[in-house]
Amino acid sequence: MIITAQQHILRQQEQYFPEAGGTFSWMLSGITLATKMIQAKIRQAGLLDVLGSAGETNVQGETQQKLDVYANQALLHCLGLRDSVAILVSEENEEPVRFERAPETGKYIIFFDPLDGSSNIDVNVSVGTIFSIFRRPSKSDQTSMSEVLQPGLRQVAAGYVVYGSSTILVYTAGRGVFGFTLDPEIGAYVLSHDNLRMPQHGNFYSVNEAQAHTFPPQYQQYLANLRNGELGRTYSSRYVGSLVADFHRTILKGGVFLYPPTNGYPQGKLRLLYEANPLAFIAEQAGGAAIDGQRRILEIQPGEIHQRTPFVIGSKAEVEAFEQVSQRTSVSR
Ligand code: AHM
Ligand code: MG
Repeated sequence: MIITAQQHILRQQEQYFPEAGGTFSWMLSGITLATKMIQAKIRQAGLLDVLGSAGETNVQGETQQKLDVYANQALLHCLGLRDSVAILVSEENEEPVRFERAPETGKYIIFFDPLDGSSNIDVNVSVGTIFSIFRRPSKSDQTSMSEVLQPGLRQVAAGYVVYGSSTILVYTAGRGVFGFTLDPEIGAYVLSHDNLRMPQHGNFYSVNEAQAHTFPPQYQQYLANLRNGELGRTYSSRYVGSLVADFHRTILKGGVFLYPPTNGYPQGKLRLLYEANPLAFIAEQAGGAAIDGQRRILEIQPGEIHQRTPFVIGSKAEVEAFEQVSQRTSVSR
């Protein structure tokens, strides 16, 4: 018998959070609905006039694709209608979107990257949606920005959808990681990866090597070690250029993904709150690890909503090997 994402989330909720009374799963159904709308649009992308740039730049100064705009609106719309949502923070919006709801109803803050890797969409390469959910702290001791700026350890749930050769939702609420494949015949996400575990080692590393000459020395040394067999394995490189797709391979096959500081992006390119945090939570729940080069991603206290971070994520063995190289490199300097 099939188990849908909706059933699974309700079951988990009854088991671990009976006090939530269905609001959490109702809110998540807003996310799954939006991602079904986004995937439908992506699947038609070559047929409709939805490819290409929308002619605007977003808050990061990056060109917005038409599908970026559509995906953002779908999430804002589907989640804005859910009473339990207090604040939405999107890669595509400079400021948080706040809903005037009483604290007892508006319980959650959701961060999302509506369409990650969207510069890949014109060439039919996988893209994704990433989300991260926090509880809104009790209002009394919080000023408006600090309630939004919580470290990743406080996430109550996180997930992503990869729009690839099939559409897959991967999700954690802190009790393991579960993957659901969208069955296009019935329009539902169906459990396909029960209690997903990331391999402790892998044979792939994933990084934009064209930038390697501008990486800090510990990253260059680490990549050299991977290549010259120092870790006792032979590695192959894989780099899609869509974080969700690169991470999805990493969680299933093991290995490591890196986005180091570069000349162009001295803090790294990826965003802490809606890219690194949710994937770090999922990686740790699956037995992997995620750091910013030094610190555990989930312990970083954010200073602003669109901040970037260097990112090293993957199997335990590969991330630990990076930490060792990093310590040695800093001692010898
Ligand atoms: P985006 O959110 O504007 O799509 O940018 C993030 C993407 C990630 O999906 C991917 O890991 C990275 O940018 C690739 O960057 P680069 O082309 O510099 O390697
Ligand atoms: Mg993105």
